[in-house]
Amino acid sequence: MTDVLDELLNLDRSQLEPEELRELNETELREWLESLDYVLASGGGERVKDILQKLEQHAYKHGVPIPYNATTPYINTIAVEDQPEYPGDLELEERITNLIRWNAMAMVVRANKYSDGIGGHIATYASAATLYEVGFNHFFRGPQAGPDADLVFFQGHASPGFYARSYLEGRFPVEAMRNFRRELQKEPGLSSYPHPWLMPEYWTFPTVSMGLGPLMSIYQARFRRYLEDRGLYPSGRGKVWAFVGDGETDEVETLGGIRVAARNKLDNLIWVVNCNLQRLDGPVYGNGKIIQELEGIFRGAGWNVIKVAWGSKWDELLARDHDGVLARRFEEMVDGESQRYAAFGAPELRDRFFNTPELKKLIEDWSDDDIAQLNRGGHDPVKIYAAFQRAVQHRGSPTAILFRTVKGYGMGEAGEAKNVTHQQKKLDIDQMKAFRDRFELPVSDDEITQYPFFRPEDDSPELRYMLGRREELGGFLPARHPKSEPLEPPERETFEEFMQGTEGREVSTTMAFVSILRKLLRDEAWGKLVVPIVPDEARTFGMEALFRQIGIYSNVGQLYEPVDRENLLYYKESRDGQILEEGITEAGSMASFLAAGTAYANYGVNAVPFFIYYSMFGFQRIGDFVWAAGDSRARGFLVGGTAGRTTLAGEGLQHQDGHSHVLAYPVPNLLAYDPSFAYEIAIIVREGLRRMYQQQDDVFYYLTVGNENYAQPAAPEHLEREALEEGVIKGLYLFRPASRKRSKLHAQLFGSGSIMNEALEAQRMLESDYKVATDVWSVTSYKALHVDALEVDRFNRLHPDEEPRVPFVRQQLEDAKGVFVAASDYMKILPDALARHLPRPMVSLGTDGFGRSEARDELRDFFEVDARHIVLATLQALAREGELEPSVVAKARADLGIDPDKPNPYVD
Ligand SMILES: Cc1ncc(C[n+]2csc(CCOP(=O)(O)OP(=O)(O)O)c2C)c(N)n1
Ligand SMILES: [Mg+2]
Repeated sequence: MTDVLDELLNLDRSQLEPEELRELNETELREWLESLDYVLASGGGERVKDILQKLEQHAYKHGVPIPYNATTPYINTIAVEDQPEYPGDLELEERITNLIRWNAMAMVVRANKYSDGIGGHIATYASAATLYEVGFNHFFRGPQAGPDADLVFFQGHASPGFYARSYLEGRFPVEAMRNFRRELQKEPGLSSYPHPWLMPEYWTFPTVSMGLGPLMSIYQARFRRYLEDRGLYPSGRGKVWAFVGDGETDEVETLGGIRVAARNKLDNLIWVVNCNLQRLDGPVYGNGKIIQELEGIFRGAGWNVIKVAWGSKWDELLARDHDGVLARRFEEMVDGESQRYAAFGAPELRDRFFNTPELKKLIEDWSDDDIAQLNRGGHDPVKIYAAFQRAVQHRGSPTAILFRTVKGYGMGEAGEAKNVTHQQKKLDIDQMKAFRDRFELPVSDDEITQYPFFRPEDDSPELRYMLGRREELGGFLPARHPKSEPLEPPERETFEEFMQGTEGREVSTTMAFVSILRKLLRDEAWGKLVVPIVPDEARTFGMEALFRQIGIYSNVGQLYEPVDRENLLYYKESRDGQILEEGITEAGSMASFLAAGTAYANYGVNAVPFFIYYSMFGFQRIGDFVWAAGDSRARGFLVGGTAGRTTLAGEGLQHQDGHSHVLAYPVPNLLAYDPSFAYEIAIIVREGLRRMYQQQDDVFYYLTVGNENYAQPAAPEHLEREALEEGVIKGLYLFRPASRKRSKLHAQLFGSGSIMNEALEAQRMLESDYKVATDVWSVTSYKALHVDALEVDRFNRLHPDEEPRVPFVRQQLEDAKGVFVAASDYMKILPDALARHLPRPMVSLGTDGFGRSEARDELRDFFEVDARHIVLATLQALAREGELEPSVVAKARADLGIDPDKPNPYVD
């Protein structure tokens, strides 16, 4: 024996004849395989895995790295033997699915028949119908399932399918279906896509801007764990399901957060990726295989991946294929080729796919009808059920199920697997007849011309079955049932200290905000509900004390002793930590904001998110998520820190924000504030809590806070508390009245944010050096004033016979004397929006243009928003009104040291 071994070890293979070498290789391989068979038979699959892993490590140690392979063979992940028995009535379910298919198609075709160009999609749902139906009949738990209830992100373009199902369930009248995409009709129709704003009792998540839904689903699943771990919501079996388009994975937001799901071990998250291999224009990856590509990405990120590529009919061929030729052919076929088989059917498949003698042999006795049954896995309920069940049972990581389907399934000549199918919304009568025949629908030739919706009798087996399944699974979906209890805002006393100011101590509004937040965190009722969210910026905003005070959430606690453990404010992670430290992702943080901000509707928990970030990287970077927050009826506070183009010194063009308040205008239910002082912030936060959580208004707030230190004043004494609060909330109040009484010249200055201090300095200069009696108003919200004024305008326009109403801003300034000058750290267009609501013209100063790396004084000079420029603007306005000689203004400009030929910050 040893002799043989010695001989083998000393064997120089290069000396062997080719035949000898081949024989040796074969023997060697056979021995290894036999050993493996033995281990498998006696020790089972786990033991095999263990040995293979050790072998791999052993080889690695000897300098033989095994090439990394992210993908598995292009066959179904679940072996036929492992498929569970289907628990439902397959035949009945198919009939139901077909009815839904029909109604979904009819609603789009009908809508476009009667209103050309109204749009809608047939092909997306057609590809996904069976996926959803298996979910509805066997998996998705509805709202009555309590902590076991699931949350489902439905693919936006498949909306006709959900409406069609709900119609069968009796949730919509037929008029709603008839008026699909006609929401302003007398009998309102259904909204194009999932919009909680428009259908607040139906849709939970706006998913139709592609990529947002997938990212939101990750943070939703994580937020649910957060609520459970912090004891705010009971643990349950509830899952977050997200249906994702394969084309949608092009969006960076879709795949950009998947490692977060793996890192947090979110086994309550299941993604169903509908790989119909097509997007809008054509194939997703015609020259490759999107399923294999996605498998590699998900596996690499640590997800459990289940591929469902081939339907049951293929199993017959795979069973016959002992040499693996079929599996190899699958690998070889790119998606563009595969699309041809779906589009052109059995003859094409027979000729082109089965293209070798070995492959042809597999189907030698098969008719075209047999071949036509070679379907994609995502249309096979048995395969779908097996995958869903495995996903639901999987522990330790999120699951992505990659289903292969046909886009426009069942549309035949009208679009099945055609490149144009996504946009197809008009079927002619013959195409509708073909659809009817394919799905064996009980619609007569005569009826078809009317585009009828078909709904069986209430006590038909179909409806009884559907309703029974939903009842068992906890009620209808989609459904949104806001159910949180109203909560009183904290007492005024809670924030009383902020009304007193800092008595000369200089602090920034950021610090003031953080103190307010800390107060709130200590409040008995509100403290636990606060969800601070930071994208790796807590230190920037001086919030690091919160790390220790309330901890950073981590699903595993803290597995290491932090490097700063000796420090009082060390980096503390814990399972009941309260801060969501998201790392450098504004999109991910906003997705957390969305999850927390809608927790009142999804979990009945009044979570109060405070998302604190660099104001520059808010609307500008993740504006579409903010838009989705508006649509979602999310509540909470967005806090833009280091705000103001000239207040954030040094950082320059990419960081200095002078426009986020302009970008806040488009979102209708977003209230935006640019407070100057600590007490203003306290008033706004308390009012926000009252409106959102007591009054339950579906609004959210944006506040900017700056990092410039200055003495925070006490609330002005000339105003009653109520008038002050009203002014702060509605957007404007008189902060410091003129000290000069009898004067010929008058001015009204508006200041916001930290530029308020410049306005106050300008007031001093105008009064002492130029004898202008000057009032200074704090404008906390141009947006609020503007929105109020528009509302009043509109009312007056529509009610010409009633006493005209007066906008708040006009009420406040009606009797104000002199010229109006506004200065803020934002673009001039912000105050400009008010101009027409004032009794006289207004001059706006602002920070239009790219920022610069500089110190504050120089920046404010450069952007012309400092006290000197405010003085000059005021004098010039007075001259324009004929109150001053132009020569006086010219002299003032020289005295103020303003260079008339300085660069224009907007263009230079
Ligand atoms: C952000 C964004 N960009 C573009 C669109 C327009 N759009 C709607 S559907 C679609 C193609 C969808 O393809 P896929 O994700 O594969 O879904 P399928 O319909 O094939 O299931 C596109 C580009 C959109 N809705 N959102
Ligand atoms: Mg697609």
